Amino acid sequence: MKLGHIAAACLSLALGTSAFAQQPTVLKIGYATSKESHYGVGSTVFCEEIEKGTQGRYKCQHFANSALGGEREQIEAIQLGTQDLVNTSTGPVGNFVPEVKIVDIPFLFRDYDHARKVMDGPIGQDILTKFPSKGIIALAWTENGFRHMTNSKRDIVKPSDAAGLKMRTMENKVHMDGYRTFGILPTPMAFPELFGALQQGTVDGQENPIPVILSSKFSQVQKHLSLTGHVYSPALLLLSPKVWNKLSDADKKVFTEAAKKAAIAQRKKVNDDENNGIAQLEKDGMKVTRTVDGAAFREALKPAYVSYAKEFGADNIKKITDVK
Ligand code: EAX
Repeated sequence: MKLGHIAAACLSLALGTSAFAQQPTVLKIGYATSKESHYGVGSTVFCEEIEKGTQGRYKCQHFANSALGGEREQIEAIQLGTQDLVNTSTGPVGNFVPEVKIVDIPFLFRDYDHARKVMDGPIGQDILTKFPSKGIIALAWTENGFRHMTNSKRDIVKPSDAAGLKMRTMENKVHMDGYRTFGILPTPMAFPELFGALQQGTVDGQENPIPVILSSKFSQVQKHLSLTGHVYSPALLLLSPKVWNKLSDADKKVFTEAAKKAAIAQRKKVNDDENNGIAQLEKDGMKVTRTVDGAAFREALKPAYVSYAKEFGADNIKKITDVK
């Protein structure tokens, strides 16, 4: 009898608690690739961390595989507040925040260490401060990875092999100007249309980091992979100001710390895919060209660097290349 009373009391307490507890705010997070991909891994860590750090007051609903549209559309939705979070490449971001464009210059970064050091250092962190005036909160630099070329026609060792190929690019003028010097015919297109365009032969090729080529199964529609590493593709975890402005200072800290952990996890997945993914793509039937004539690509790019220097300032470019 007594025990029954206690049990009943406990039950009513539990019910009472759940009835009065605040409903969690569910944030919509979107990204281009699968939940298992680098973007999914980083986003998952972010969401777990904010849920933990806010005692369950915030959690996420994931929209992987471009379910909320292309990256440009998702950034627009962040500005409008109809989407809460996006983990996106910088592809279209320079059209919103021009200060981002400088880090999209081909052959700017020597390797992953260099790129990550710049993004996490004063130069990268200063760029993040340019977002709020454009109606976007940039929580952290995550990562997409160094981009490599794939196509359905031939191996690419040097620019003359790439010349004449119709290649899908991101909606990014810095990339397009650079790639034209390789002789490529750049065709800007949103990512969700890309697989179909490759399948139908609307374009001959595309360029993306290994984690994207792997998770989007481009081996099914592209024969040749050349490890050109012609540009570093940074990524960002962006939040709508509509959410940010409602956060307490303590919650803001939770969100920024969570974004830093997300970046670490996402970069680790990029490393893993770089280390293991190329062999996998080969197994999946791709012909991989490992010895690319990087010097010839850099040489071809020289005229583009003249215009980059004009647009961004040669001294600003040097500040980045000087980071050791
Ligand atoms: O952000 O559009 C692209 O090629 C991006 O690299 C991809 O969607 C991941």
